[in-house]
Amino acid sequence: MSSRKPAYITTPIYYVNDRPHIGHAYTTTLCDVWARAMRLDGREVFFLTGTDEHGAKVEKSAKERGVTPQALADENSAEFRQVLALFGLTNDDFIRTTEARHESQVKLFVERLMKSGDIYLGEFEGWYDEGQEEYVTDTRAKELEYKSPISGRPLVRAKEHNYYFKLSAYQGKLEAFFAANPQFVRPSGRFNEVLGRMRDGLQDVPVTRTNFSWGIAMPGAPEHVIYVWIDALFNYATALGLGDSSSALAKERAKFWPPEYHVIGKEILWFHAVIWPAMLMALDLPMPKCVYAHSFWISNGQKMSKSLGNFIDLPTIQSYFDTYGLDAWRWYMTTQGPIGTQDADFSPKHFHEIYTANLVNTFANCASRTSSMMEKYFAGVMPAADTASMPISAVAGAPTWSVFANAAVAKTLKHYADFELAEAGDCALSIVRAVDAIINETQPFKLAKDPSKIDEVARILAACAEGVRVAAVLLSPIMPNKCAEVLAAYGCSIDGVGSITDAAHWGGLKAGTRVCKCAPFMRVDAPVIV
Ligand code: ME8
Repeated sequence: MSSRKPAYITTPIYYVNDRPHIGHAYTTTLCDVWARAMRLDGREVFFLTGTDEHGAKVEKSAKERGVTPQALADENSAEFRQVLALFGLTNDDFIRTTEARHESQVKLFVERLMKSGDIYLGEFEGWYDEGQEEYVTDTRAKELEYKSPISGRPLVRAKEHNYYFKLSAYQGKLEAFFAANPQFVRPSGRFNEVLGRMRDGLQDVPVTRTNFSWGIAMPGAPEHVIYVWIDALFNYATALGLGDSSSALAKERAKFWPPEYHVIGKEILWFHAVIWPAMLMALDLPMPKCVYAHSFWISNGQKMSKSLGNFIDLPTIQSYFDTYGLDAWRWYMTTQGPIGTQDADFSPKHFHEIYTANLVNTFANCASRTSSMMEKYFAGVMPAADTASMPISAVAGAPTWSVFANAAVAKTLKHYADFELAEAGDCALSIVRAVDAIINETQPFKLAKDPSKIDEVARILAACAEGVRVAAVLLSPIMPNKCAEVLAAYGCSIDGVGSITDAAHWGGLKAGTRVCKCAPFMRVDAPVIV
């Protein structure tokens, strides 16, 4: 194991009052790709996901279904866990906020914050809609002419005691931290949104509620329930046992703190970029390195919503698995998803085009052409040939294979580490494109007709086979199954490698290795329409 710092990556924990859909699968897949890449590079990784199970919404859904909130949480949390298996996701733990290990630590954290004065009992007064059991802001109350928009009954002036977190006290510290860490929120466009909102000034936030009971009771004041968001954010720390540093869990896992990436959707950025860091400052815990907020998948140009019923749900995703396979789905998610500041439209036609262009016509075509020619001209055995000093093309100034490929390996690895996952995929594929180009340029299938050219054919095919192998190593975090299949056909594997740089170093495919025919992605006639 390398001496580098262990790596920690997290997804949001998902609400159990919703069914899993493309959005949840997307965030978790991105984290999985990163976790696999870092493990392949010899780092010790902790990859966390889980479910967010408390709160008024879960309580309400359970009531409507005539079950207890815990029963609803158990059922839906199990469904989220099934997704992990279905998508080949390699999380190291799955945390549930109703677990005793989480609840007990949340109480310890909250007690610490009360002791330090960061959480205090305050009073809140506002306009209350009794039918809806919710407060409305002063502005909204005025707009509504002080009547409930649902029942028409007058809004009442109500007072409530709540516990508050002293967020306002952290304005200056957060500003200083943000200024010193320009990569703290990515992409940068999202950071600017946070900085803009910071200028309005931070107000203390309520951390308890009294209008429902499905949650963690406030220590010393059980009529108060800890607000679901505060409860949920702590999951990142409770999973490592940080609430009780003398626990066995902390002894084993505390080394993973702080997280390298909290990966989330853009809608929950404020909680992760402002409230959570302030809580960590109050607890004296080191800051996460980066909160990465991606944008949203939309469906045929429209926002996905329950009312439109247009979520790309699990049965729909299953139909893509059936037609194109899991790895094709992972490729599409990783390279075409809304990882930047733009939303991404999920369309069956676009999926099909990307599958055909990148996977069938590029990756599979090269792996298959090379292995077939190897079979035909060299009985499926890698010939001895010096490819390292051979230029990748006849064009003047073209780099040698070893220089070109080793540079692509270093670049791909950097992209993975920096969470530039689409760029990592593209960079790995650039090696395949170079293989394709040399086959088209030199036409080894024509040269092979002339027995005096057999050494030249051997050199070309040896370079092609090594190129395919290196690309398959680099693409493994995104397409683990298909790459393992290609690597096995090329007589190798990534099991037990010490680092990507070693595994993908030019020259790893030794003369005499058996190379078998393979065709990892088959052509599909028409897009899936569900
Ligand atoms: O917000 N496109 O849980 P949640 C891409 N429990 N990603 C999407 C998406 C879409 N259309 N829709 C959802 C919660 N997501 C809280 C989080 S964390 C301490 C508590 C993904 O079930 C994205 O990652 O609503 C988003 O942030 C998350 O699902 C929200 O999941």
